[in-house]
Amino acid sequence: MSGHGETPAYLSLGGNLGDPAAAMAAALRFLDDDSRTRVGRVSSLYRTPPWGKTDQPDFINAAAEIATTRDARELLELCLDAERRLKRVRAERWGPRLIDLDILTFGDSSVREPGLELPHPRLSERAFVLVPLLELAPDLAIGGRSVRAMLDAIDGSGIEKLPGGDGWRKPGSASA
Ligand code: A4P
Ligand code: MG
Repeated sequence: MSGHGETPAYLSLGGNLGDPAAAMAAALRFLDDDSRTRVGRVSSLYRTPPWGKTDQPDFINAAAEIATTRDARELLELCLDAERRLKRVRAERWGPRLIDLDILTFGDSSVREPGLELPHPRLSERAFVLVPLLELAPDLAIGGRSVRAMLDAIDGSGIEKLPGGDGWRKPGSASA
């Protein structure tokens, strides 16, 4: 979807408190409101077992396609801004949250800096990231490895695709 001067990026969205689908839709509207950033296609919603810290509610996860003329740092700032506006509780690592936005890839950038790592360093271990991403970009390869091959190497059991396709992104639509 990206045009001249734009970088394509993939985002992972998730949450397990309140109404995650509504928070994710609001976060995408916030990104799309930026004059230099467009939100493209989004995946279906998935109900996913908690990863990392397992004694917490199931998450709702999805992936989204972005095109932006901003640089990666600016896109990260936009994502962090969206999280702050939606009052994410940043209490414990891997713990419950209203909304979490991670940049999975930014073009083919490779960045390892304090506060910004691209591609996202933990994406290949996380079925809750890979399953929605595969729906959106079945032919995507990251660092020379296909998303499908990454997913084949880990346990994706317990992930449930919710009905409704991409309808969750529209305000006022019924959602999980
Ligand atoms: N940061 C660095 N690189 C990036 C990037 N590519 N995208 C920095 C976004 N942020 C990036 O993020 C803290 C900081 O990471 C940001 O301020 C930014 O400067 P964070 O999300 O609070 O935490 P983290 O330490 O990066 O942890 P990580 O590994 O991203 O885990 P999360 O996102 O905290 O994991 N289970 C299911 N089923 N579904 C989920 O969505 N989410 C989590 C949360 C745990 N378990 C889950 C899920
Ligand atoms: Mg994160």
